[in-house]
Parts: sequence; structure tokens; C-alpha cells
Amino acid sequence: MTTLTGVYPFSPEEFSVSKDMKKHFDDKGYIIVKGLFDTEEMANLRKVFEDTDIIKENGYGVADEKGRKASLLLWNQPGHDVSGMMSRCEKVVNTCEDLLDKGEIYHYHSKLLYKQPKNGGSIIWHQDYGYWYDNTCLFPDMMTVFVAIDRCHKGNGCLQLLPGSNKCGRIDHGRVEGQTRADLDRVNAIEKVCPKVYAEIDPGDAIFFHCNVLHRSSANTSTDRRWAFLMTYNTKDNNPTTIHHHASYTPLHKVPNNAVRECTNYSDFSGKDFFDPTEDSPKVAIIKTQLTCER
Ligand SMILES: O=C(O)CCC(=O)C(=O)O
Repeated sequence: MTTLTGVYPFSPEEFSVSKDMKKHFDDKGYIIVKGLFDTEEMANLRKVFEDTDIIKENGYGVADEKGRKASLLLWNQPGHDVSGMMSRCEKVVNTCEDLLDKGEIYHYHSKLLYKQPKNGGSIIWHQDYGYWYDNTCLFPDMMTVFVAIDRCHKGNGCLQLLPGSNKCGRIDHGRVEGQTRADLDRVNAIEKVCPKVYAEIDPGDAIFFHCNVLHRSSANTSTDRRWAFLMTYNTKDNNPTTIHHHASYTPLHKVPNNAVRECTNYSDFSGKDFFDPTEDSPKVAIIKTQLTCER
């Protein structure tokens, strides 16, 4: 089995992107930071998702290739609750800025991807830029931070990555059920030279990954829950050329790291701009119009 490399400890006193971390990110497309968020910070985040109606009111499903639903909720603006503090805190934002090295970044969207025990579909092979290219982001200067809320392991559908696939450029993608999938012949060929790793991580650990790294996750066949909080960022200079269902450039107001622990807002979600995937939502209408015009 291929060993997981690029795993670095978090140190609250002196954390910054080292040369080694930057090189691993550039070469392999990801790094993992162990313990980016501690037990107290994760408990604070869980209150947002477990003690409110946020999931009930905003959750939806996207079908995988077998028609099983992967469940998520997604919002475009970070907001002022604990999840927003996480998306805006320096240890996340500065790390992304240093890894991408393309100047100022802004919050593109965040989501909770929740796989319940013995439930939840898979997320099929894709590059995030496979989606975001179509959103008129011209350069792949974008990335994601995946934070484990529960322990993520093979059985409950941890993230799987093809390290180094970020160097292949953008791969063709097509629509499969509710998701966008990379060309599987190409993925299989790439997997032979970029063998797959399973990112088995603990709550509070974070995977920082480039938008061109191929990744997927399996359905949850275990009795363990697998919830993950994913935050995505675009660079200011890469503002998409059309208005679409994710955020255009909006200045990101960074907060100090202690804001995640100190925030007591678990339920005021004003300004988060949750994504509504229903047919008659204004944003879906905009996208449809754009697609029609392009064809
Ligand atoms: O959370 C997961 O299992 C994968 C999510 C993912 O790949 C994505 O949202 O792009």
C-alpha cells in the first residue's frame, strides 16, 4: 500500500508553511496538518452542525454513479458563526495563501459533507477544477481545506487522492448523475503512475489540497459517522468572469486563531448565502441561462 506522505504537525506557537511543506504541496498536490484544530475548537464547530437546524434546513443530496446520495450543505460566504471563524482564521487562510503563492485569496464556498453510518453515497473521481473551470475561473489558482469532524478511515469513506496528479493539468470531466466525473480511462492511467493514498485522519486534522489533484471518497459502509467540513478558496486575481452559484471576489476578513475557540455564535447564519439546488432558485436560473447562451 502506498504510504501517506506530507503529514506535518501543527504547533500553535510557531506554525507557518515550511519549504518542505510548500514543495510537497507543489509536487504532490496536498499536505496534511495534524491537529490544526484541537478538541475544544472541534467541539465548538460541532455545536453549529449538531445543535441547530442548519442541516435540516439546508442539506441536500447529490447522486453518485450508483444513484446513492452523498449529503451536503454548502454556503458561499463564511459568516460569523464558528464555521465562519474557521474559514477566516489565520492558520487556514495564511496557510492557503502561502501554499498557492498567488497573493490574496477569498472564500469561494464551504460545505459540510456528512456521511451517516451505513449511509451516504460516494464522491466520484474529480478535480475540483473540473467543476470550477466550468464556473469561469480561468486559472487553477484555487484550493480546498478538508477538516475531519469525525475520524475518517477507509471504512467510512475517507478522502482518497492521487498524489502528483495535480501536475497533469485539467482532465476532461463529464456529468454522471448529480456529480461531475473525471475521464475514467485517464484516471486509471494516472493512477498507475500516481498511486492512490487513503487520507486516514483524526478529528481536527486538515488536508490542504490543490484544485487539480484527483480525489474521491467511497460510500460509508461502516457503523461510524463521517462528517467533514470543507472550505474552498479562490485567488483575488482569478475572479470568475461570470456570476455563478459560488462567490465572486469578496474581501475575506481574517480573524486571529483564537476566534474559533472564543466564538459563541452557533446559530446566527445570516449572510452565509446557502446554496439552494432547487430548479427555481435564482442562481440555478442564472447558470442555466449562461449554459444556454454558450451553446
Ligand atoms: O468529503 C468528501 O468525501 C469529498 C468531497 C469532495 O471531494 C469535494 O467536495 O470536492
